[in-house]
Amino acid sequence: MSDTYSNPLDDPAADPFAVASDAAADIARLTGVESHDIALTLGSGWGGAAELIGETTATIPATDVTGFSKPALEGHVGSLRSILTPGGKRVLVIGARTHYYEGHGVRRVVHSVRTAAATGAKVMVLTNGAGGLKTSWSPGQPVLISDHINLTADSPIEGANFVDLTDLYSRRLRDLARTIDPTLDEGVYCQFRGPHYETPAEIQMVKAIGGHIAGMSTALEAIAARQAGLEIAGFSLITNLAAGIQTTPLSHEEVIEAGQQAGPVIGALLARFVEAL
Ligand code: 8IG
Repeated sequence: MSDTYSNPLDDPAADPFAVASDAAADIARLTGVESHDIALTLGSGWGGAAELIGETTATIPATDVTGFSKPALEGHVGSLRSILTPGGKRVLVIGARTHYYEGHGVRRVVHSVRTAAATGAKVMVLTNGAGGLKTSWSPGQPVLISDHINLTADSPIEGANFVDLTDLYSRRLRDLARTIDPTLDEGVYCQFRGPHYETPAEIQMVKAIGGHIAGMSTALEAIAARQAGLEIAGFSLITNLAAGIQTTPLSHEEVIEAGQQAGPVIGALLARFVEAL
């Protein structure tokens, strides 16, 4: 009875992997590209990066693809792109992340990742904008995600599937990223539900439990990516120091600005990384 749902993923009886497979068929038809090698999700601040990766051969509104929903936030791009790199790799660029805080449920949050796997991608590159806890970091600095702590109290896995999350953020890919930029630091990403930023006390908790990066995405997506068999790389753009670490209030404007300033550097980093994969 999925006709009664505006998004097929909202039907509890739907198989999310079957919906992802339909979405991948839509992408193949709309882009003319039978299969993709790499998928790349662009988070806050990373939007300009796609330009530097290669030639965009097709851009499609995410809403034309089964199961995708419209993001309505400045700094987030609601489209999917197929890019051909100079080295001949096909990259599916997902500019349309659905956030957990939008309240549509975790299936919709991880649909892009499952779709990426269904298009044939073997590597999932997840990027985000986030708050940093290390005082050695400054806004506009990209860092690698080494591991995560999922503070959403939710999981994208349905049923009794005990997915292993050891080495979730591939060591091989982190080492590869550091061959491109040896100065890349790394840290443990903590996913909060948001959309509010943390209190300084919550950031002290993050510090106490071993976190270095606070954000509102990526962990749930990484779990789904692992389940789908993808190798995962995670990059955070530190757009602000986390609450209480920086003395000024956090604002969405400073996030946008840090992204704009860092754009060319992180774009070049991603382009070289993707080509090296
Ligand atoms: I950009 O400081 C960005 N996203 N949770 N905390 C959380 N998410 C963020 C932050 C931050 N900055």
